[in-house]
Amino acid sequence: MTEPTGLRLYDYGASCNCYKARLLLVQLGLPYERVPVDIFDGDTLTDEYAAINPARSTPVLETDGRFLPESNAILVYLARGTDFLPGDPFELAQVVRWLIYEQTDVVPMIGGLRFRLLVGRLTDTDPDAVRRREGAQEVLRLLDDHLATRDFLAAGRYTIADIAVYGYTHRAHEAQIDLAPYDNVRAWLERVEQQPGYMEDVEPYGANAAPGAGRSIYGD
Ligand SMILES: N[C@@H](CCC(=O)N[C@@H](CS)C(=O)NCC(=O)O)C(=O)O
Repeated sequence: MTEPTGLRLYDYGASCNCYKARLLLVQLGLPYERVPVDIFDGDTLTDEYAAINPARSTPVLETDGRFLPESNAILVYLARGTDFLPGDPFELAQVVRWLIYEQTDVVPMIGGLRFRLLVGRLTDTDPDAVRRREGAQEVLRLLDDHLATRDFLAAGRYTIADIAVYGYTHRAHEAQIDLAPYDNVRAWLERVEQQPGYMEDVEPYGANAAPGAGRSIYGD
């Protein structure tokens, strides 16, 4: 399998979607150039950025002059042909299952709540915060039950399914979510953190992430 070359990652340091890509790149030992995008300083609102990613989100991976948005698509692209992505069709589909679940459930509930609480876009008792916290608890219960009989989410080994779900789950405390009731999730987080090449470099949100302080697709 030819290794991808000419890699550039357009990313935002506080985003766990971006961190997922950075983690896999490091664990694969792939050199890449990091292009910082300040998503709260209008960097994603330019015509140049829309040409890279019409959805104006980060991360985007550039590979030999082509642009790939969507964090989990980036994980699949980088992991192909490695132990991080199974070749067996059923195991591969199980990995895809978790990549989808991460985007539809983990990110809006845990990640969305984390972002809004950290930067002051929601307070703890806002109805939207309550809704997301209840959703996060359902997500964590589902993950905990799944991990009761498994060390990793899919294929019996550490794959990009674990990287994707780890991305926001390991920062659940920043969404004021207590992980104490979820023993299996906590044990799994530790297993992920013991994997070769593991690193954690998620940065704090900048002051311009507060409502009204910057310019972004969030509209204020
Ligand atoms: N489904 C996308 C979501 C990406 C996303 O929402 N990225 C946020 C940071 S976590 C972003 O770049 N927002 C752009 C902006 O606020 O302008 C993915 O997984 O890549």
